Formats: sequence, structure tokens, C-alpha cells
Amino acid sequence: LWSLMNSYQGRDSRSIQRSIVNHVEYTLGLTRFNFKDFNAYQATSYSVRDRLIEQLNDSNEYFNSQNSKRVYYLSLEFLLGRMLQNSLVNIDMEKKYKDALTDIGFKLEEIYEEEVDPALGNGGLGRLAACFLDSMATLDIPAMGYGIRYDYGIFKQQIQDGYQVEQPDYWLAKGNPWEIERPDVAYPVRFGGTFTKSGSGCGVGRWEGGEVVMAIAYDTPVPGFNTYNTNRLRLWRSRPGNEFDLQKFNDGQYDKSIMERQRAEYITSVLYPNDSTWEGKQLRLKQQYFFCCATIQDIIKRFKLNNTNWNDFPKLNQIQLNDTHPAIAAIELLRVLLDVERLPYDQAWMIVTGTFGYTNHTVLPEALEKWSVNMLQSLLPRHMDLIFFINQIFLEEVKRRFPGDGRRLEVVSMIEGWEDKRVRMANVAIVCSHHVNGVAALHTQILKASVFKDFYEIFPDKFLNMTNGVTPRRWLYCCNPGLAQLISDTINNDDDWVTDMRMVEEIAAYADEQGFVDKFKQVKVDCKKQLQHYIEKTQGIHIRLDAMYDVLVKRIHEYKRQLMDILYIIHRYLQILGMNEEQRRNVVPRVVFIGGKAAPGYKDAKGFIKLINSVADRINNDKSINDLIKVVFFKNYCVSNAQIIIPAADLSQHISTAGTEASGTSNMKFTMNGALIIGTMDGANVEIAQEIGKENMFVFGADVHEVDRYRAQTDEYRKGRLDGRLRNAFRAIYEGKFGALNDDIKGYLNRIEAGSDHYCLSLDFASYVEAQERADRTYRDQALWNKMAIIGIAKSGKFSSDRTIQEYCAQIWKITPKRIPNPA
Ligand code: DL6
Repeated sequence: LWSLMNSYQGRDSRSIQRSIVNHVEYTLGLTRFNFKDFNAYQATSYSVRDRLIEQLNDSNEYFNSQNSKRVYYLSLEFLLGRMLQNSLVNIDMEKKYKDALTDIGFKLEEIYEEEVDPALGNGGLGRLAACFLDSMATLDIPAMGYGIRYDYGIFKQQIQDGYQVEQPDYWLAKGNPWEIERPDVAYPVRFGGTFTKSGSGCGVGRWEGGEVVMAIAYDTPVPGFNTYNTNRLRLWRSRPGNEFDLQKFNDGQYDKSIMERQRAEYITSVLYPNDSTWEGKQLRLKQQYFFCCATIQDIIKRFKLNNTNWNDFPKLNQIQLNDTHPAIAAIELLRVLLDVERLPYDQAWMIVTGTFGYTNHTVLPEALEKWSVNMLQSLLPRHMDLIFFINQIFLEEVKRRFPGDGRRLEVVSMIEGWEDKRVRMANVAIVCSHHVNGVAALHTQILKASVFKDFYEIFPDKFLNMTNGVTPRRWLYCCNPGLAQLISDTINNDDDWVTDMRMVEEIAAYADEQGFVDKFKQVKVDCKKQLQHYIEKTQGIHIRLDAMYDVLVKRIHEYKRQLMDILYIIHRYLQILGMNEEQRRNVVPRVVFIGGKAAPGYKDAKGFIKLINSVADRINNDKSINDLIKVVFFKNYCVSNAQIIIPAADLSQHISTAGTEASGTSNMKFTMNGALIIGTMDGANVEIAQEIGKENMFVFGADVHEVDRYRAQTDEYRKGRLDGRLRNAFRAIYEGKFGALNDDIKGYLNRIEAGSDHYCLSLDFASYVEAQERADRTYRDQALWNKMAIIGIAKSGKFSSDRTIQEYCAQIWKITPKRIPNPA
């Protein structure tokens, strides 16, 4: 077969064209003499995928032949974004494809726009998983991602009368050229039924009956940048099981038996659109177990290809849990080792705790998953039994180490409550893992000091920090080619920095050099033009170029405080209304972009969207202020339009109440693209400030301790201290300046006025206004502004996800890169 190596795809223009045209004809079944941009996109993607498959297969063969240690990243969400450009860039063929396509009458940039944005994630957590895949492949780590192939990704957001309306995102409607369906990789997954136990202690279980569905694999190749290595993202789709209810069939209930089989397909139908509030829906638990069960079978099968000694399992397999969503995988592995492989409990437990790591992404209590014991028991009886068992052993150990500490037992127990018992999945994940990490220094500190304090005292060595990062391939090189070129030209004329972001530090030396600064300014203007064009095209709004682009884009949530931003805009608008001509000349014109999706059931967040749109409506139509402020609700914020808005931003807002945002990752992207941050000392903002210098940001607001003290005060106290400017903004809303009031938002504002201010808007408003004024003053001094932006870019190297993955490899997974020889 090696003699057929030359059947590998050629890299010359003719071969590229031939492969595209062949796909038009043989894969799409169209005529090669007449096809549209979308077909060109499909055929180009298939052509690129062919190359990726070669690399993927070779990488996989190589790792198998070496019995390589592997990392498995388990995540219920992968927010991948478009694949074509990223793949071409990573395999270093963007230019070749561009030229080849131009030759046959297509523009690559236009073809990029034909791709749907695969959005199998809610926000930060899913996007982080996608960045990690890119970095693991780039760093030559034998790794795989495992998740769910949802039919419907995160909903598409439309705005009607200022309100969010959710539209289903059936992203597969026109097919997905990036995936490879693998009907040959399929595993049964059981739900319900009964289990009987023999033996003492945890015993050996026999689990029978219930419903069996099949998990079918769909693989997406993940190429690294500047390496032949290509990893695999394996997503599972549910299909009816092989067992057919013959009884029903024979009873003449043919249609019913078919319909019951179809129920199996619902499991992977839809991504739950909540990013922080957790609801105990049975289907969600089914999704979690479904994908974990298939994944564990797949991992064990791969392990058994080359191994027989189970004690080698943790040495060769590391499984990272992206939050608690896949935590049931640890119990599933335990179950298989005990009930299928018949290992003794102590050995099985050692294997489980040697294999898993758990990443926490939130401190919000409502986001910590808890499953009803009854639900778990009926769906996964053996797993519930095992959780009771390991909990008992764990609590006995805690009792021994902390005698008389009943409170601690209560807190660390995996089971909560008496009548309505629930399983705390975070506690399960902590006990089952060898390491538990937070995603930014402050977040990890909070985990140790409060959220998981009692666990930290039990397992001090388990807890560590892994500050998040983002891939510079997508978030700089692809989305901002002008800046990427400027960096390459300035530091060493090539792209080494793309895999070593620390190298970008060199550009700090040019922050005062006029020639460089002019080029940087031009890059920003070009990006702003691109955004201007996008807004005109998608929202029909014309925005000026010569304004500060002030951007707040993320999921809409009380803790992220979009409300504070819009209240500030109202304050600014009222101020301008009261100014004379002379004073107005001094105002920095701003285009304010606020964008993000609200969870469909989150009434307050949806109320904020309505308020933002109402304010936009009034301000944008007020000719008297002459476009000094323009407010744009940036619709349907997603990965592909993030790639447009982030490079264009001047000011970028990260204004969560201190102690609530675990990390944030868009703050890193904005910094890499030369936007200045206005932000609180929360999440990764703290480390960004350490790296680039607080003086290069507009930092404001209470720190975590001040927030705690403020929250401990009475409503009366807070009411007495309501900021006057905030009160005026409320008045303007109540008086109907921004249209008819939605009762919910009115109630919300009333509560803040009455002193119920959990997210500390009133506490932080004065310093927020002051920081905004500092931003204005700085913007008037363009030389200073650009210098700060350039230093931000230069010192953003730490926030490459390559650094993050290197830390995971060294400290949690204990794995080293394995570079596969390039056959070319
Ligand atoms: O770690 C990725 C990302 C952080 O940057 C955000 O700060 C955090 O809010 C987000 N967490 C979630 C919550 N999910 N759960 N559970 O998306 O994670």
C-alpha cells in the first residue's frame, strides 16, 4: 500500500483544481461546467478534507504503532466556528487554493462566506474546547475531542420589535462536508432497566433490560498549524438500537414500534441553550450519559489494541472533563472495570482516579449541576449505586481525618438533601479526579477559598490553576490578516510567532515609531471598514468610521452587566442633550455595539435586550445629537461575526461584578487585536493587567472583597447610596424616554433602587463612569491610545491557548509532544 503513496493529493494548482472539480461532479453530482459559489464551497471543502483525512489517518496509524499516550477532551460543547479558512491556514495552503480557485473563476473570500457556522456550543466553555483542539493538534499532542453531534446548534437570534426571537439552527440542512460518518464505529448505550448485584461491597452488577440506543461516530479532522499532525474530533449521534421490540411488532403495532425506535434519535437532537443556569432535564442527563458511555467504550477499545495490563490505563490515557457535564464518564469507567472487566474495586478505583482531570468553569451556584437521585436511579441504576458506594467510602475517610466535623461531611457529600435527594456532580468529579483546575488565577483562588474550600483542605495537592487561552490561528492570523502581516514584517518576516506568541513582544519596541504606528492605524481602519460594511449589509445601519468603536459582546447575563453599560449610555446621552455646541465639540463620538444571546427562558436577560434596542431606537433617531452616539445591538453574535467585530474594536468591555466571571476569553482576543479593555478586576482581566500593565487598560470597580462587604450590607444601606446619575437614568426610562416600558425591566430597576443589587451596579457605577471618561480622554490623544493598544498586543503572548495546553500537558496530563514524520 505504501507504493500507492503517490495517490496522495498533489499540492500544485492543477491538482487542486482537479480535485475540486471532481468533487463537484462525483460527490455533489453536479456538472463541472456550471456550479454556484455554494457548490464551490462544498467541493473545495471536500477537497481540503481529503488532505486532512490523509493526515488524520497517518497520524492515527503512527500513534497506534507507537502505543502513544493519549489525551481525551470530553465536552458537551464544541463551538468550532467555520472550518475552511482555518483548515487551509493550518495546512499552509490558503494561497495555493486562492490562486487555483481564482483561475477557475471563484474568489476564496466569497467562498468562505458560504460556510455555515457550526455552533455546537453556548459560549466561552465550548469555544475554549475548540481552541484547545487547535492547540493540541498544533503542539503534536496525540489527542481527541469527544462530544455530541447535535442536529440543532445554538439558536439563531433574531430581533423583532426589540425583542429576542429564537430561530432553530438546523445547521446540517445542506450537509456538512467536514465530517466523516463512521457507521463502522458504533456502540450500544443502555438506559433504565434493572440491575442485580452479587458479592459484597460494591459487588459485581448485572445491568439488563431498559432501552438500548446506538451511538454512531462522526469524525472531524483537526489539523495542527505548521505540522503534519492531525487529530480527531469524534461526535456521537444517537440512532435506534439493534434490539427491536418483536412482541409489539407481532401484535400488529408496527407503527408504534417504529415510533419508539425514533425516540432514540431525540437524544442528540438539540443543544441546551443555557450557559449558566442549570436545569435538571432528563433528556440532558441522557445526552451526558449517552456520549460518555460511547466514549468510554471507544477509549477502551483503542487501549486494548496494544495493551493487556489495566494498570497501564492511566499511564496511557488521560481524560479531561470540560466542567461536570461529562462527569458521569468517571462512574461509567468504574462500572465497566468492575462489572465487565471484573477488576477488584481497589484497582478499578485507582485506574479511575489516575485517569480523570476536572476543569471547573463557574462559581455561580445555579450553574453547578445536581441530578435528582430518583432520576439517576431510574435511568442509570448501577451508576447511582456506585455513587452511593464511593460516597460512603469517601465520607468515612473524611470522618477519620476530620473527626467531629459534621458540617464538612454535609458539604463534601456527593448527595445533598433528605427528602428530595440530589447528586452534586462537582463533588463526584472532584473525588474521581487526580486534578481539579480553575480557569484563571482569581477563579482558582475563589475555588480554593470558598466554593470548594472544604475539598481543598482535604486534597490540597489536587487543586491548581490553568489560565485559559485562545488560539492565535483563528483569533489573530485568520481574523486579522493585516495585523498578522504587520507583525510578521516587523519582527522577522515569517510566521514563527503564530506558534510562539511570546515572540510578538518584540513589537512593543515599535510602539512609539511613527512608521509602525501609521501602519497599525491603517490596519484598524481597514477592520473598521469591514465591520461598517457588515453592519450595513446585515442590519441596514450606517455607522461612521471616525468614531470610537466601543464593544460589549458576550452572553447576556446579569453578572456580565450589559445593563450597566446601557445605563451608562443613557447617562452619556442625557449629558450630551444638556451640552452647548462648544461642549459637544469635545465629545468623542462613539458607536456602541452590544451583542449576545440570552437563554430563551431567562426573562431578565431578555428584558435587557429589549431595553438596549429601545435605547438604540431613541438615540439613533435623535438628529439633535448628530451621531455623537450610535447604539447597535449586534445581532446573532457567533464565532464568524466575532471574527469581524473583534479586530475592529477600539474599546472592549469586560465589566462583570468582581468574583463572577471565571475567566473570560474574548478579553484575550480583543487584546491580541489591539483593542483597549475597560474592565473590572475579575477573571482573566487580572492577569491581562499583570501582563500588559494596568496603565494600559481602564480598570475600575470594586474588588472581590469590596463586593463581599457590599453584599453583606442591608438593602437600606445600599438604597441610601444609589448613584445619582444612575437614578437619573432610571427616571428617564420610567418617564418613557425610551418607549413603552416592559414591566419586567421596570421591576428589575425598582429592585435595584430599593437596594437589592446583587451584581453591584450602584456600587461600581461611579468608577465605571470615571473609567469611561478616562477612555475618552485617552482616545483624544491618538498617539497614546495606539501606543497602549500596541503594548497590549505585544504583551498578550501569555494568552495563547498553546501556553495553556502546555501547562495542562506538564502539570495534569504528564504527556509530551509526539511529532509525526511528514511523509512528503
Ligand atoms: O472557561 C471558559 C469560560 C470562561 O472563560 C467564562 O468566564 C465562563 O463563564 C465559562 N463558563 C461557562 C459556564 N459553564 N458551565 N458550567 O460557560 O467558561
